[in-house]
Amino acid sequence: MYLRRRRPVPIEYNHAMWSCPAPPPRANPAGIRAKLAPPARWLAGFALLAFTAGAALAATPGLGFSRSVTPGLVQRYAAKFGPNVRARISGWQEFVRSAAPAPASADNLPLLGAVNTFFNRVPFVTDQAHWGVEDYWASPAEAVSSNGADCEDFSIAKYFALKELGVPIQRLRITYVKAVRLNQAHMVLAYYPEPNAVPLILDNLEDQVRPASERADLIPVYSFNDEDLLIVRQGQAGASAGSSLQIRLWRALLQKLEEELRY
Ligand SMILES: [Ca+2]
Repeated sequence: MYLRRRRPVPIEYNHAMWSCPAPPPRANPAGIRAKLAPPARWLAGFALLAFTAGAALAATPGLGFSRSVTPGLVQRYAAKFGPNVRARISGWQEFVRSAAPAPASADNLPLLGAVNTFFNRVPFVTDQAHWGVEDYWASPAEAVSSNGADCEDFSIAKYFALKELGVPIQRLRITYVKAVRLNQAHMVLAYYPEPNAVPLILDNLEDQVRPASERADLIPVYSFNDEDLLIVRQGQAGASAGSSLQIRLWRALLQKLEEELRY
C-alpha cells in the first residue's frame, strides 16, 4: 500500500556514484515496435499528478527550446566549444523545424523515433571526460554545442525537443533506471501514449524506440517531468514524492535554462 504524501518530501536526489553506460556500436536501424502489456512498475500513476510546486520555475515559455537560442548564446558557446557550434545549433534548429509537429492523438511513434535517433548522433562522452565533474546535467544547447552527452543529457534534450514539438509533458517522464545487465545507473525518457499505458523508451543505448515491456534490462527507480516526481517502491510505480525541484541537478538545470535565455 502506498501512501500519497501531502507535502513534498524533504529529500534531495543527488547522484553520487552516478555513471551512465556507454552505448554499443549501433548496427540496427531505428524502428518502432508494437505495444505490449505494461509492466506494473512502469505505470506512471497519472491520477497522482498533484504536485505542481515546480511549475513557477518551469513555466518560462520556450525554456530549453531550440527556437529560444539567442545569438548571444551561440556566440558564448562558440567561444567556449569552438567554431562548429553554429552549425551544430543550426542542425538542431533545422531538425525541430522540419519535424512534423506532434499530432493531437497519442500516436507519436514516428516522431519519437526521429527525436531519439537525432540526438543519439551526439557522441557519448562521460561527464568526467567532458565536463571534469562526476555528474553534470547539460542543457540541450550545451549538449548540442559541446557535441557530447551522457544518458541524462540525452534524455533532457529529447524531453525538451518533444515538448517544443507539442507533446504534452504529462506524456513524458525522464526516468532514472537501473540497467540490470550492465549493473549501472542509467537514465532514459519514457513516453506514455495514454495514462497508465505501457511507455515507449527513448534510450541513448539504442536507436530503436521500444515499449518498456520489451526492456526487461531496465528497472525504473524514479521519474519526473516539469510537474512532479514519482518514485517506484517495491516494484510498483505511482507513489508521488512531490516536486521534481527536489532533484538538485534538475533545479540547477532549470536555472541554467533561464540564464541561457538572457544571453
Ligand atoms: Ca551529463
